[in-house]
Amino acid sequence: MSASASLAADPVQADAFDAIVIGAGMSGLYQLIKLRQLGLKTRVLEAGTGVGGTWYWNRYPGCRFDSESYSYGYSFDQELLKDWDWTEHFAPQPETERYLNLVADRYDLRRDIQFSARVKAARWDEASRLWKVELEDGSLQRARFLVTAIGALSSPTMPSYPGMTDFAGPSFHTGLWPKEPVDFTGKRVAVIGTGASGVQTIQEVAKTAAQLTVFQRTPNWCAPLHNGKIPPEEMAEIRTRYDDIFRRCRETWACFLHTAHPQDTFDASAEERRAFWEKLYADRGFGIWVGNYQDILTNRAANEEISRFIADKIRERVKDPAVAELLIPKNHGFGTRRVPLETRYYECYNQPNVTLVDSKATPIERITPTGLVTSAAEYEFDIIVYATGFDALRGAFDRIDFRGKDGVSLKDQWEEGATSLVGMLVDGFPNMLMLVGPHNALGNIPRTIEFNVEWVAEFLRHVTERGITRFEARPEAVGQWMDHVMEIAQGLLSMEVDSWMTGVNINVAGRQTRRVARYTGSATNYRAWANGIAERGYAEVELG
Ligand code: NA7
Repeated sequence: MSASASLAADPVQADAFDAIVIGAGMSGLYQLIKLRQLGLKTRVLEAGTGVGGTWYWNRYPGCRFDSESYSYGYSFDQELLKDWDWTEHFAPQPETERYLNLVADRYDLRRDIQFSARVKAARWDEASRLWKVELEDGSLQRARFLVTAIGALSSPTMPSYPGMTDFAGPSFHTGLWPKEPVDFTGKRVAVIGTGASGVQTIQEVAKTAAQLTVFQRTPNWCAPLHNGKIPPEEMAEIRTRYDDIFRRCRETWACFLHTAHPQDTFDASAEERRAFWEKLYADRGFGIWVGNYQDILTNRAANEEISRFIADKIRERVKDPAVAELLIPKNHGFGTRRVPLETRYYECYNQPNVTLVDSKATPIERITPTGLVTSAAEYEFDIIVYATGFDALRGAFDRIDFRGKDGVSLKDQWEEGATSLVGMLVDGFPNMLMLVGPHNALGNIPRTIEFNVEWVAEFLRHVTERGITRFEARPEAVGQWMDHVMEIAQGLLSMEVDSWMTGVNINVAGRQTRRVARYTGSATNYRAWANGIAERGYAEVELG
């Protein structure tokens, strides 16, 4: 019996959906396609007015992904692969948003998506075995299964300086950028934050602003993206290699086209190292980070060596030695935080219209009607850009009041850190599945999204074909997975550094301590765990 049939047969529950998916980004859209194929009556609830998730909200100037475009798109639809041309090796946000809209059109997805529908709460009702999902407008919807597709970096966080609302001009968070283009021409602009979003914004705004002042708390190790246009003939050639491209992504550590060199840093001679690093620095994409010697993120001396190489590159590129030193990270090694990929980012600081302010030495004290005040000076601005990041990995979960068995809140259950079974199930939260939840494999995220969506679809097929109306991860299975998550993070240099990857966010209460906040093993290992569960007939999940 299908879940559809089981719910429809019960007059009290006839208005319930088989499944509610929260979010219409890359994961939510594909999940809708797969659930429809199973015959499940599905409703997607989306806070925005359009599809795209990350690519809907992050419209800031210069926004683009750092994965090669042809490794980033969906791989499940051969016709789509034939029809879609990527125009740049690393597509900009408008192109990716167009791509996801095309997918929504091809599959006529919008008829099952409710837009401007921000979910406020989701409560499990044991008696009916349904989730009751409450929207911010107070309306209520019910479903047998709840799938969260709410993203890992989707809950933007703002600083809490005094006077935040006093600024008379426009101010924007990169992750909540307006649809209308913002013109920086001739403007005095502040950008606060120098993570991946800040770096992309800075290098774009620097082109037109009269004066750009960058407030940097912690410099990041950035490396060249080497983007380029893809002419039609090159796209035609790439298209012939799609099978190889996606096979490669399945084999690599983090689903990128790049993967670690199977050699340790000091097994190569100094000359070999230099030549290899020069090549990586000149190549496209994340090779310098994830295609480097295999020990750069675990061996301190190796990490210091590659850090020295990158530091010298920064010194070569930035004319003022004092500014170059400010841009070179001193409290963490290369690759132990997310490496922003850049296009002439460092050269921006050679421009007369760009100034770098060290906000660790001279912190921002307050926002004023005309700009901001630091401990050292007062600045006047026409526009302030907050590139201050996200409450990563679990922030989107905290924004919704999830209540599982016996009314237990997910936020409370996760107070000491998120727990899950392969990032997709949580004990105490029956009939709930998470896409891109904590402890999913990260990296080139659409590859993991496709895997997870298909895993969820197969699981729901298993469940509905057997007339099962309730499932819940077994606590002992969650414990085993979490032991693995904790164990695999040992020895990683990134665990010694504050960043969103270690669950630290200075703007969010309770996020000041480093944690194992994500799955740090390989995507191949991750998939083996998840596939093992399926092969054992979901023995790790209580089915009833
Ligand atoms: P990130 O990488 O978390 O960067 C946020 C930046 O904002 C970082 O430089 C922070 O400095 C800075 N920040 C945060 N709060 C403040 C305050 N209160 N004052 C001054 N500066 C602040 O976010 P992104 O959006 O750039 O990137 C997130 C991910 O999204 C990225 O890795 C991609 O995978 C996609 P700090 O480092 O805390 O000193």
